[in-house]
Amino acid sequence: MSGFKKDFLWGSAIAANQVEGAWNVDGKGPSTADMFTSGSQKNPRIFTKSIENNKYYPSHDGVDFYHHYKEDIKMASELGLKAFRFSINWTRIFPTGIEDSPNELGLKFYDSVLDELNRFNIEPIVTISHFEMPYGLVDKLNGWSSRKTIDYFMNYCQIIFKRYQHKVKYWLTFNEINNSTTVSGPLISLGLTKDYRGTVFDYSCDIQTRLQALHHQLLASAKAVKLAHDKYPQFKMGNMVAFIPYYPYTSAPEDILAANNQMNILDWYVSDVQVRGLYPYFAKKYWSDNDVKIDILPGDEDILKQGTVDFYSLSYYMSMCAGLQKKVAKSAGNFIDGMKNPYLKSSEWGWQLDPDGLRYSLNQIYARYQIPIMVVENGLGAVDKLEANEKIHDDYRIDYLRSHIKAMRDSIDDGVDLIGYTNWSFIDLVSASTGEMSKRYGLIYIDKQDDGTGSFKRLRKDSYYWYKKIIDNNGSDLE
Ligand code: P53
Repeated sequence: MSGFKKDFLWGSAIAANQVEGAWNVDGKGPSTADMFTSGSQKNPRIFTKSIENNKYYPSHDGVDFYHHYKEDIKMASELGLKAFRFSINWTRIFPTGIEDSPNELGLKFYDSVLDELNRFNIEPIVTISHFEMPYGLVDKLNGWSSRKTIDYFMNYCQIIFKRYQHKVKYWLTFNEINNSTTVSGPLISLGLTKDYRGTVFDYSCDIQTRLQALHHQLLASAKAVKLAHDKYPQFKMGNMVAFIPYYPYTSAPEDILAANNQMNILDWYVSDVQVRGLYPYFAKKYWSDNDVKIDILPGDEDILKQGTVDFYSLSYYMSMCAGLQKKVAKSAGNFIDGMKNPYLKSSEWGWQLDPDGLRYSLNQIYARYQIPIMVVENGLGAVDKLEANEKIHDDYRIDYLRSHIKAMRDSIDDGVDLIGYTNWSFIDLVSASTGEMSKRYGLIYIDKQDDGTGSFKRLRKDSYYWYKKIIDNNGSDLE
């Protein structure tokens, strides 16, 4: 049993729009993420075209990481973190996306965050765009539907690469870029919302529009990787995929094919472009079956070929089933769904719990690409109880993390080159899908409630102390 490498990147993750708050402070412009109201599993978030007075927008104050980052990073160091994944808010750097020069105060904020991490020897892993973009680019160009958005994105990349070149080595281009292969995913991923006001449940985007916009985003990702490789050879560039394995619901051969097909579209379509530099063999048929014509200009294919990533990163929360049966109950997973697996239990939010699925996924990914892999999101959203003595006994989260870390260790023993793990999440944050605070993921509890009340006080949960032990023993003892 070899186990985790000595320099394994034990980390934890957050995303700007879910933690920072300070949405209009120090020159920051409004982003798509700032236009989502709060919500719940039953009452979905509403995307509004402008800020409405009688509504609460949880990203506007988040958990106030903007003013607590020093305290938070100190707790990260006390936890023993080797790596810290966070995203840069594009609208702090370019408030509307189209300015000629960047907003210095925004750049300074991330300088401070990075300096703080550096002080404690914590390796930053930076997501360039995590489910947000300047609202200005939605107004002007309808987000990623326009090719011009690629140029504005590249302006942003040029600035942050240059500015942080000595402070950041690991970069991820777009968070869960495959979200847009589903009908409702583009609402948070692609900014295709110009004329939309409505709930996250009611939104749907036709396949032609979203796959074309996704093509632009894949080009932007490849261009960013190429820029990095040309100018900053010390950078390591990664993609980021919401990886969901699909199992055949039965051993009926049709079900095997159905599961294979689901994984092709959801998991491999984007991955093959980002790792191999070209659309997979099945893309042509997929496009023609759906009457899709992707506008691929001369030069596009070269860009994709030249911009392949150095490592593969994924989020992993659940597995699904696929097959031909009509009467099987569905299993939830934000914008992605599938058939319920009778062998698995689910979280309070209906996400199927399946650590073996992580081992399976890592083996599948490594078999296909043979490049280093990082798991950059994995965790349990659950209601936590704050005891009178300010303790939070989240054994269920410890069990979740333990079983998934064990699955990673097993996959390393299988031969997978796994280089890092950043659990979701470091601190409690605003849920991306529901806008709730009560769907808590953190190792650290934050006194912030669904209605926006709270003191922002930080309290370490039992899972914080457990994870510290695991980092200390490099995952050799998971008890
Ligand atoms: P929330 C789909 C499936 C799994 C995870 O989700 C997903 C998605 C896309 O919505 O998103 C990631 O907060 C995402 C994070 C998010 C986390 O999962 O809806 O990258 O921003 O917070 C958990 O419970």
